[in-house]
Amino acid sequence: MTEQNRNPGNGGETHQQAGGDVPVLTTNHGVPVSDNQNSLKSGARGPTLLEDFVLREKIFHFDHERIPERIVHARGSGAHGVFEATDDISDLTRAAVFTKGTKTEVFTRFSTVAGGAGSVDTPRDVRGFAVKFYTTEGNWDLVGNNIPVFFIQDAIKFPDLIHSVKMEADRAYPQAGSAHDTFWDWASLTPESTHMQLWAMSDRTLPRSLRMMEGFGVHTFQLVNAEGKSSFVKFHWKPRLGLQSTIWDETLKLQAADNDYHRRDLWEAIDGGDFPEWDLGIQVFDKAFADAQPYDVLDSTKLIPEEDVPVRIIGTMTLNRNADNFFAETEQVAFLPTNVVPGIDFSNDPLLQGRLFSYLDTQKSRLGTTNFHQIPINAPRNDAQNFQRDGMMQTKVPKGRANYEPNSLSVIGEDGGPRESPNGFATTTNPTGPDEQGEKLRIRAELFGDHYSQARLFWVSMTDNERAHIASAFTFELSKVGPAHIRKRVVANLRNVNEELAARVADGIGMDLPPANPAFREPVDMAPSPALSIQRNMKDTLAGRMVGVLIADGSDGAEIDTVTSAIEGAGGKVFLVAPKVGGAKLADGSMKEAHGQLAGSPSQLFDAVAVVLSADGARALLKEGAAVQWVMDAFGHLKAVAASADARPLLDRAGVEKDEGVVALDQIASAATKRYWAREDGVRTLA
Ligand code: HDD
Repeated sequence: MTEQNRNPGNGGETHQQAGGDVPVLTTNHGVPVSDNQNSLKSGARGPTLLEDFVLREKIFHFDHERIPERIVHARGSGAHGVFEATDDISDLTRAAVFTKGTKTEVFTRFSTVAGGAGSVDTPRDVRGFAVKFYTTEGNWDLVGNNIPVFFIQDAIKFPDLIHSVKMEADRAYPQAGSAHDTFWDWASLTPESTHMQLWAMSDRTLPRSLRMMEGFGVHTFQLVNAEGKSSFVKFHWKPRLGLQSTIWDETLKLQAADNDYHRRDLWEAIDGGDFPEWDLGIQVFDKAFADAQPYDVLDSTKLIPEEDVPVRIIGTMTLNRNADNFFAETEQVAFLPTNVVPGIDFSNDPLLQGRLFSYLDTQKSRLGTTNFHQIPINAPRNDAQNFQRDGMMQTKVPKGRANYEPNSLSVIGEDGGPRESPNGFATTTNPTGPDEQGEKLRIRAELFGDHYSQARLFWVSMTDNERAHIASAFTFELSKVGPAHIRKRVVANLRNVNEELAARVADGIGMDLPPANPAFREPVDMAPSPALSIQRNMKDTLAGRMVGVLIADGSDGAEIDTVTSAIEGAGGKVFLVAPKVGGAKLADGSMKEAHGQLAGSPSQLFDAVAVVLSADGARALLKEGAAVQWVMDAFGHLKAVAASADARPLLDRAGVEKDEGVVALDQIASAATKRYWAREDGVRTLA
C-alpha cells in the first residue's frame, strides 16, 4: 500500500513514499529517488540545474517513448492464449506444435491496415490476423488477414499498393480508409486487385467484433512429414462465435460512438472470462490437384473453394489473457513470415517470397536493434542458441571463447557451443517441380493472368443482401473519388465481374456504363461457394453478444429482471441504458443503476435492444432525440427490438414497423440472435 505524504516544503503537494512492501522509486540505474515531483533548482525561485540527473533521465526517457509505428497494420490489439492440437496429422507434418494434445502458448495481434496507430477501429479495411506460436521447436508466426486473398500477386508491388491506400502524400488524409482518389487510381490500373476489391467492398471489412471474423494464412504453404513428404496447405481460422459484420450505417455510427470499439470488445471479453476461440483448419492438396485447377495455387489473389477442398479442423486457439502492457507486448511484438518450424515450409508464391525479406528488415528498423528477438514477447520459449553475437542492446551474456563454427574447444573442457541437429529445419524439395526453375525473368506464370474468375465466384457466392452491400460500397467509395476517369475505369473493370454489379454502381454514381476493360485472360465461371458468405455463416446465438436495454424513471423492475435473465440465460450480456448515468427510479421507488447514459450509449453498440418503459417514461422520451434515434437505428440496423406494451409510442415515433424482429419483452432471447435482413431496401435477387 502506498503511503501518501504531504511535503510542507513544497506547497503541501502529494508525495508517495516507500514503506512496508512498497518498492523504492529509483532511476533507471537503480539509484533511490527522494523527490520525483520537484526538479533541482538553484534556490526556490532560481534556474533548474543541469546536474539534476533525476529530471534529465525522466524527461529523456519520455522523449524517446515512441518508436516508429508499423508502416502498415499500425493500429492493433493483442492478447495471449493457447493453441491445442486436436487431431493427429503426423502423416502430413512433423511439426511438434501439431502433435495431438500438445498445448502451445500463443500471442495474437489483430489490426487494421491503412490507419495510423491512433486511428479508429472501424474503418472499412482489411484486418490483420497474426499469431505467434511459441513452439518447442522455435517460433512459428502465421501472419495472415481476415480475407483469404490479397490485392497483388508479386511483393514488388506492395509499396505501390500501400502508398496508394494510406493517407494521400500531400494532404495527409483520409487517415484510415480506401475511399479516396489515389487508392482507386491504383486499383483501377491493377486488374489483379479486382477479386480483393470485391472482398474489401463486402461486409468482411466491417466485422462486428474481432472475435467474429475468420483468419487466413492467405498463401499456399507446405506441410512436411517425418519422411520428407510434402503437401500443399492453406491455413484457416474459424471463429467459434460464427461470422458477423455490421452494416455500413451502423459502422459509421459506431465510429462516432466509440473509436476503440473492437479493442474494447476484445479486452472486455477476455477480462470477463469470455475467452474467444478459433478453430484452426487446413486445406491440404497435392500437385495433381493444383495442376487441375483453373487458377494457380501460387497466386495469392486466388482462393481454393472450401467446397472443393474441405477445411479440416486440427486445433483450437483460445485467447485467455490480456496483455500486461500494451507497448511491451502488443506494440513490440514482431511477426516474421520467415518464422517457420520443422514440418512447415514456404511455397513459391511470389508474394510470400517477397514478404520473407520485408518483415525482418522492418522489425530491425522499427525496434532499433538486431537483437529484437530478445524482447520478451518475441523471445522463443525454447531459448535461442547460436553464434550470433553483440549488436545494439544485447541483453544476453554469452560465455566462453567459441563464437564461431566449426570449433573444437569442448574437447579441452571448454563449452564448444551449440551444434546442428539432424532434426532441424530443412528446406523441402520443391513439389511444384523442376519446371519452376529456369531462366531468370521478371515474369509471372500464365494463369496469374486470370483476374476475374474468382471475383465472379465471390459475387455469385453472396446473398442478395450482401451483393447489395457490395454495390453500395463501390458506389460510396467512388463517390469520394474526384477524377471521373478513375471512376470510369473501376466500373469498366467491374463489367468483367458482373454486368449487374457494374450497372448498379454506374447508376449509383450517375454515370453511363463505360465499355468493359479488355480482360487479359478470359474468365471462367466457377460454382458458387457458400462458405464465402458471412450471412450464411452467422450463428443464431447470443454468446459473445450484448443487448442494450433502455430504461427510465417509472420502468417496471420485474420486466427488467425478466429481460435480463432471458438474455443472460441464453449466454448474452445486458447493458442497461438510462437517460441519467446514475440510473432510473423504478415504479416501486427503488433506484436501478445503469451501465451507461443514453447519449453516450447509442444502440449501434448492441446486437439487439429492449425498451422497458412505463407510459410516462415513454412519453418523456418522445421528446429526447437520442431516445428516438436509439430505437430508429436499432430497427434500421436490422436488429431485434423488444418492447414493453407502454413503450409502443416511442417505437411509433421512431418509425418501427411490425415484423418478426419486433417482439414482446419475453421473446427477446430468441429474437436477439438474428438480424432481420428483409428490412433492407434496394435488395434484388441475382439476375
Ligand atoms: Fe504484411 C505487417 C499481413 C503482404 C510487409 N502484414 C503485417 C501484419 C499483418 C500482415 C497481419 C501485422 C503484423 C502485426 O500485427 O504486427 N501482409 C499480410 C498479409 C499479406 C501481406 C496477409 C499478404 C498475403 N506485407 C505483405 C507484403 C509485404 C508486407 C507483400 C512487403 C513486401 N507487412 C509488411 C511489413 C509489416 C507488415 C511492412 C509492417 C509492420 C510489420 O511488418 O511488422 O513488413
